[in-house]
Amino acid sequence: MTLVDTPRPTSTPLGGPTLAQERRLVTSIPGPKSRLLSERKAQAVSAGVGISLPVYVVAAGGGVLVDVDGNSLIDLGSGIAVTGVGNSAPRVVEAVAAQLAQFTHTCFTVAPYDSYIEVAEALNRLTPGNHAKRSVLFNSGAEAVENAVKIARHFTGKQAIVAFDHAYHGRTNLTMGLTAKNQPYKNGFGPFAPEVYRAPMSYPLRDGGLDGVTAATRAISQIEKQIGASNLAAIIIEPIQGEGGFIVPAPGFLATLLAWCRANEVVFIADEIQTGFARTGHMFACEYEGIVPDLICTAKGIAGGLPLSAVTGRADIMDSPQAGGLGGTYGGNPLACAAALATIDTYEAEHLVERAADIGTIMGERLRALAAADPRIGEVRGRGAMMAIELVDPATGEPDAALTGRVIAASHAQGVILLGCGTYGNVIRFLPPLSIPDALLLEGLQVLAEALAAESAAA
Ligand code: PLZ
Repeated sequence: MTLVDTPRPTSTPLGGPTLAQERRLVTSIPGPKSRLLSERKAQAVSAGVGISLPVYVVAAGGGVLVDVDGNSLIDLGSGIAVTGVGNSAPRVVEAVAAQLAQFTHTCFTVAPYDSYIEVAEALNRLTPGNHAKRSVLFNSGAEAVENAVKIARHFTGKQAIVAFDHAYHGRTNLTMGLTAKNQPYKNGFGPFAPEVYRAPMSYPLRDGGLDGVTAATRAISQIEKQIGASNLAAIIIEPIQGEGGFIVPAPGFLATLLAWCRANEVVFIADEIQTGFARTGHMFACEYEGIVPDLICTAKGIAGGLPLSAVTGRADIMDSPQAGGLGGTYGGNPLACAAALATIDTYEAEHLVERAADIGTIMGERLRALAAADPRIGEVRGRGAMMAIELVDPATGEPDAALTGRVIAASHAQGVILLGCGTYGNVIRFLPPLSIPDALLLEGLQVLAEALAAESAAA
């Protein structure tokens, strides 16, 4: 069956798609070809795999995705914060194509190659802190988190791990246990790994505006009473929580936790899988408060869409495991390493850290103007190109997940890819590729504004 008779994008000399940077709807969303594919998906793919917006993609680049029906949609999701450099970014295409022609796999732990070392060197250079560091590469974010926990346990000789309310760390058994939200991530998938404990987060909109130090003291007191520092290997935290609702902890929260970890021989692991690589207007979100984690987990934005993740951290901790204790068949695959080097090159050469900050200014102004006139927007928050609005019932401040779902669906129907998140399902997040033109970004936010306005007219 021929699925695609829409014109394929032309290529630049480097291979990146040169797609018209426009929102263009030629069918309803999803269109007939996408609906056909959804029927096949239901027959062929596990029902456990949910889909936010069932338009089937044939090309993507800049700030758009083009679907099988010929619609061009504005991308405000970046495949969940992955394609920071854009889809098929020219340097990435060129580097991966060259690597593809050289060799595709040897397994680094069988017969190594230099690009793995070069990625490790880049991560050691780019992550916060000037101390001696080491890195190790894996495939997915969850795998990086699993390994950070392995390493912290080995180094400390302790077992307990603390994660926070609203945390998201993955879908493997250990990382499901670290993740807070039951539906859809954990429901029916237990039992979960032992020695995982949860502590209260700083969530200024919903904790009465506790200051960061007070919120951290509350968490530390619970940890000391219920676990004891002498049993605690590590705490793991997202410096801005992603799936949990783009929750930015109050200033001082992270620093107070970090100081307590240092004083108690507890490894501080920052999960920067969603926040990392220019996304927040710094290379890493920890930089906002000068936080230097012991270990940092990265993935997503690291390799322009190829699967790669890493744990980077203090050399003494990272060198603790026995040789052969860390690894995996594909970790640091040569194609992914080539992609990562080209991706990092792109962030630096195209000044994408600054670009993310600019995107944050544009989005922040627009979203705050909307919020000023709309009490259903309980809060605008985030940093750089990682921003969100939390929708509430203006009378009670209670989360309004139903409104959130309707606004997202209406935006999808108008050709704007928006993602929801949040423990209460009432947060709309904005994660545009840093390659998006300003005009498209503003058009995407205008569609959101119209969807909100249509809802208030309907209410
Ligand atoms: N840590 C902070 O954001 C992945 C999940 C999408 P993997 N977030 C997107 C979904 O529904 O599965 C994530 C994250 C943080 C860890 C992870 C896990 O990364 O690459 O999905 O394993």
